This record gives sequence, structure tokens and C-alpha cells, in this order.
Amino acid sequence: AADVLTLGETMVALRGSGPLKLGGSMDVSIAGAESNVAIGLARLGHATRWAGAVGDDEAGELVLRTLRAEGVDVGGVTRDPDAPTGLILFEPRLPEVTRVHYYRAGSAGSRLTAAPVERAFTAPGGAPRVLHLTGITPALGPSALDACRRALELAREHRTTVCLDVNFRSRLWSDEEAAGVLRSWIPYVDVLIASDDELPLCVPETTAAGEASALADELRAQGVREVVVKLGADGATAYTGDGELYAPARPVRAVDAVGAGDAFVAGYLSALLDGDDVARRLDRAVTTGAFAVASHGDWEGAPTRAELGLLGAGPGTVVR
Ligand code: KDG
Repeated sequence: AADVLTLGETMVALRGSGPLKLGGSMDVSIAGAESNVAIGLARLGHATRWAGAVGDDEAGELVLRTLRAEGVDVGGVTRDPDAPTGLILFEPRLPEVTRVHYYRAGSAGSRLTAAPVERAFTAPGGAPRVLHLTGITPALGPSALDACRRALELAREHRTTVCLDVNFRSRLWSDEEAAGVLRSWIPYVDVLIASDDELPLCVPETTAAGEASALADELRAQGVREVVVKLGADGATAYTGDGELYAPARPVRAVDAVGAGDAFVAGYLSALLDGDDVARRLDRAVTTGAFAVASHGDWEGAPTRAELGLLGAGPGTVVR
């Protein structure tokens, strides 16, 4: 059985080195929050399945070939003959500001259905230990939303741990739309990961004005076991039955923050699968997050288990 099942849209990603309108060359890769998490987990040695949809096109081949090469199980993927694989352009506009341009409306990924999810839960070997969803997938369209809902139901039936990373994308839906869906999902969620400004999307209006700790309490009252709040360069705080625990970020020279949140989730879930306590989960999460920030691309810099220790090395270290 897979340790982790995740689903969502993965696109072909083009990354330039300056303003898009000036043209020039771009690097070709793939990007998708959930497959970033899947790759991060696979590099750390966990059996991970990605159940998305891609077009029956060469862009879809690139997505699948990359995920296969990273050891992610793509056996349940749908090839959609009637829609293309989506595209995302990353435009580094300032050292600290990257603009994102989506070409994904009507894409194969946005037409994801519940069928691969059903297959993943009935696959030989049994249900996955963890289901990881993000708030991106339900924003893509009605059938993708339906696939997520079905995944939540199946997870509940099979006692699969559910992790949700809010990942609010204002280009895809409004605060109100997101809140409507995410709040209805909370009773299914065991581990909620969000940045502090995303927490109110998950909590009813009447209680949404509070501090992170008050919002986390409210979420825990609704059955969420762990609320993990990402604070970017300031680190992260976990609110669990054992109280509140803060971990500072690991200091690195930042080159590209895209994908850092996904890497953080991969580290957190990796340690959770290993049976580690909250302190160690946070420690691995800030470590894998730091690798992502220190590397170009969404997932390329994700560490293997053996590489986790590289982060503490001093400047100019050469590993021979
Ligand atoms: O987390 C990084 C992702 O956001 C990005 O690479 C693409 O999945 C993506 C999205 O929908 O924004």
C-alpha cells in the first residue's frame, strides 16, 4: 500500500530569469503543489502515489516521466484525450518577487475525477496511510472538487489520516468560495497546515477574528488533531494535544521560495510516517523547507534522507 496518496493538478512549468515580456530562454520542468509533496516524500523513502490527470500529450509525458523518475507511483493517473496538460510560467520579477502565470483553465488536471481516487483506495495492499489534499484542487472545477470530497469520504471509511494544506490561490477562487469549501472539509481533517493568514478561511466567521492560537483551538475543537502554522522565514508553530510548539526556520541563502511550503509538508508528513513526535516533525519540516528555499525550482532541491544533514554545514563546505 502507498504510505501517502495525493491528488491535484501538475503542470508543465517554464521558468525564466527576468521579465517575461522580454522573451529569452526558459527552463522546462513540472510543478504542482501535491506532486511537489509527493516527490519530497519519495526522496525521503516513502511509498507515494499521485492520482492526477494529464492530457494525452507530450506535456503529459513530461509530467509522468518526471514523477516516475522520482519514484512516485503514477499507476492510477488518468490520461484525458479531450484536454491538454496545463501550463504555469514563473517570472522572477525581483529577487524576492516571483510572478506566476497560469494557463490551466479547462486543462486535463482541472477535469480530474473521483475514479482514480476510488482505485487508489481499493488497490491491492490496502488503503493509503495518509491522504494529502490542498486547497488548490477544489478550486479547479466541479469534478476536481468532487474528487476531493470523495477522497475525504474514503479516507474516513478506511481510517486514513487526512492532511490538508490550505494553499489559498486567489487567482483561482474568492475568499468566500474557498471558505465555503474548506470549512465543510474541516471535520474530515486530521492535520491542517496553513499560513497564518489562511487560518480564518477554515474557521466560521464568528470566531475568525482571533489570533492563530485561538483559531487553532477552534479547529481542534472541530476534531483537527494538529494545526501547523507556516510562518515563512519565521519558522512554524504546531498546535496539538500537547500544547503549542514553535520551531524557527533553518537559516539558508534564499534563492527561490516557490515550493517551500510543499517541501515543509513533505518533511512534516515524513516524520509523522516515521512515528516521530511533534518536535521532530517540525524539525524535519523546517529542514526540507529550507532545502527548497535554497534551490531553484519547485521540487528539484528536495533532499534524500542521507542529505538531510547537509544543511548545517558551514559556508564553503565541500563534501568529498
Ligand atoms: O506550491 C508551489 C505551487 O503552487 C506551484 O508550483 C504550482 O500548484 C501550483 C499552483 O497551483 O499554484
